[in-house]
Amino acid sequence: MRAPSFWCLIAGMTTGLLFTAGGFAQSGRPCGGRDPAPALVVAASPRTSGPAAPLIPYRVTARYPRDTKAFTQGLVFHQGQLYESTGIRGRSDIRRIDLHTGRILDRRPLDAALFGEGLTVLDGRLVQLTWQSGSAFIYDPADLRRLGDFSLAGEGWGSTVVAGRLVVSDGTSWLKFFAGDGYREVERVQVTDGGRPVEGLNELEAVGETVYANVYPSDCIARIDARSGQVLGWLDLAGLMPLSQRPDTSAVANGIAYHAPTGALLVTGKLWPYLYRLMLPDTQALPDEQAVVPGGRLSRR
Ligand SMILES: [Ca+2]
Repeated sequence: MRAPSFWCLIAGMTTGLLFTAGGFAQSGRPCGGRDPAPALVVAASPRTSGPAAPLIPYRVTARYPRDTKAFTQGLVFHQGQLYESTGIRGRSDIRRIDLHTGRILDRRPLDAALFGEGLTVLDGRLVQLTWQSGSAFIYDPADLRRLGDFSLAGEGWGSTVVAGRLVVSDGTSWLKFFAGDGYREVERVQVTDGGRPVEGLNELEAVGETVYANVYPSDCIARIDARSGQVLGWLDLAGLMPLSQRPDTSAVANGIAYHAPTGALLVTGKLWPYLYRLMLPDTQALPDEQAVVPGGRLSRR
């Protein structure tokens, strides 16, 4: 289902809301739309560590239906196919989805004791994290056949791949980088905005060496320089899904997939009825799944 294109209203708002996005990072409040009064107080507060990153305007170019029971924890688009990892013990799975209809084309449930989390593609294979079990699973994208598993230290929240390394969030302000056959942690980077740590990093998506991260529990997405951890800008998704249409307070934005054919980001939320295609001012389509880093440098995903 397509919706009329419209520029995100928030993009056209004043610097008060712009600072609201940055204010969220230090206050734990939503970054816009849902609790404006306290957020404006934060916006007016003096800053001692430098300016917060600005809001990034975006345009919604499509809206697609999806399974409203999907507690989205991971989303990735790979070779023309959309894959999702869902959470909640007893309901967790990995699934392949028809982007345009939301129909589940294939799925593999997780053991009922496990809570599904981040999902990404590493070396052509799907890698799915779990929350607190320390287990991660490898699948064949063609048929979701499980090819193996491995242990990963710490909690698993979101995941993506930067420069061939598995990047994992764990709900803190840190991005952890794993490499090698044993998935050993080789580096970690703290994400900061205006010099302050951004806690609650959740679902991730890399476009080159820029990482987009949902920030839990909010409707904010941080655009992050993966090398420095600095937040470069914020996407505010609060306006996409009215609170009145959400089943409960857990239904926050989560799930980001880079859609290489159009250069767009596909985004959704836990239990949201729609998935949205967002065009940002400085991303572009690259059919061979190369990704443009803002600033012009080219990296292979
Ligand atoms: Ca993702």
